[in-house]
Amino acid sequence: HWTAEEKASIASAWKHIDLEHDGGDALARLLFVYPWTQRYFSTFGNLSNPSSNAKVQAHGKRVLAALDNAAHHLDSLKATLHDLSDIHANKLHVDPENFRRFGEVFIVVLATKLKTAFTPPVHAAIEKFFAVSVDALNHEYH
Ligand code: ZNH
Repeated sequence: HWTAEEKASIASAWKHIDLEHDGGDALARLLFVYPWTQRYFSTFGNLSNPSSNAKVQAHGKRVLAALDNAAHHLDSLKATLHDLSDIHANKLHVDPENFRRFGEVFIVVLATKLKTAFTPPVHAAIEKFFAVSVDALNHEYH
């Protein structure tokens, strides 16, 4: 269900992503904008400034690594994210609404990096990537 143009847009956007830092940046934004999401990270220590918390940065890197893997398996996103869906639904009990929120803050991070390369087709393809990934992550919630 991906066109060649969408795949090319996702691949070109993905080249701008810093796998080391952008996940932590996005996760910190989530924790700033939706402070109640901090309750999932009670073991991470002081979250009054999430962007300077090393555990937030490390966890964001982990989340982004999983998304990077998903971006390289566009034709099998549901299978690729199946185990993570199961863990979030049945073990971590993360409200799945937060996957959608994470996608939104991540798109802001991406847009500020791509600048003029964040064209309408790239925007649309990335929105679709997150929509399909969030669907896949929602799959094991019953
Ligand atoms: Zn998550 C974990 C991914 C979102 C919360 N995660 C995790 C991991 C991964 C992920 C890979 C690891 C797992 C294991 O261990 O194996 N996530 C992810 C992705 C996404 C996410 C891809 C997208 C969107 N999460 C999310 C959100 C939240 C979360 C939004 C909230 C808010 N996670 C979480 C938690 C955990 C995880 C809490 C656990 C941590 C620890 O413990 O360290």
